[in-house]
Amino acid sequence: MDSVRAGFNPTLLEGGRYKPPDCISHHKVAIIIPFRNRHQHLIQWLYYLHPILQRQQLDYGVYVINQDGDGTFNRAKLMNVGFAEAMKDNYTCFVFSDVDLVPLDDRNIYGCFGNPRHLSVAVDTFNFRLPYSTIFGGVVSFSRQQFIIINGYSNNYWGWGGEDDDLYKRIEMRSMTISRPDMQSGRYRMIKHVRDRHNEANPQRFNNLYKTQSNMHQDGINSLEYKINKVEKDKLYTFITVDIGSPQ
Ligand code: UD2
Ligand code: MN
Repeated sequence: MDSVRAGFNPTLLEGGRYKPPDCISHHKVAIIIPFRNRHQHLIQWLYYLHPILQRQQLDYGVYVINQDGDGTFNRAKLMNVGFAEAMKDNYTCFVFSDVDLVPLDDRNIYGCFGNPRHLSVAVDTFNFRLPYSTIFGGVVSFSRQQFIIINGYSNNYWGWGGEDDDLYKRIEMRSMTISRPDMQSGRYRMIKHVRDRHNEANPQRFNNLYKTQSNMHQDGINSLEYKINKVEKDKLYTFITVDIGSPQ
């Protein structure tokens, strides 16, 4: 990590913040990463992403949202926490990214567009194809306004799966569409991994998905509850450890 720090990122500010030296970026972009116990992936993500984001001349900050304890993992709720915390620093654009996804093409801009955007369209583990047309997992971006309109992610998906499809349904319910890069510039590698402990497939996910339409207005950013236990500002990222509770 020290060589990454010293050699490649002389212009980074504390907490994984960067501003291009010779232009003004359209957006201030918060990159939100849901996290627990994937340090090897995080090191690789930081190693590859910082140079890419800087070549894209983005004004950005990296926020790793670390779920405290070993209760059931809740990726979507961690995303909402990242949004709420980054909002305190006046970000206008939010990129939500898994820790294990590395883009292979600089043209895939980590910014915001006229519609919510699905960036990870061609992942190697899916043979560089969309596994189904409405997939909205992996890496996505929203302007502040777009995210607020759909009330963010659901807080109620505990364990693996469903939360990404719920997010897509929220966009549909608000009569918005999504944008995507082409299949060449949207190529990714997923760092190899097995399913984590305490993130088993969520058996409730299909039931939850039936209720997106009726629940989305009272389940999301406007009902989010959490307790920040620690904020650590590293050179390459801000690491926020949070207690997000457990399923009701
Ligand atoms: C797919 C989706 C992912 C998400 C997930 C279902 C793509 C490319 N990926 O990924 O976005 O919708 O299915 O929930 O469509 N994590 C930790 N620690 C843990 C568990 C998870 O840090 O113990 C984080 C980490 O950032 C990880 C992410 O959650 O990348 C998603 O978990 P996964 O990588 O196990 O899920 P995967 O690859 O099936
Ligand atoms: Mn993964």
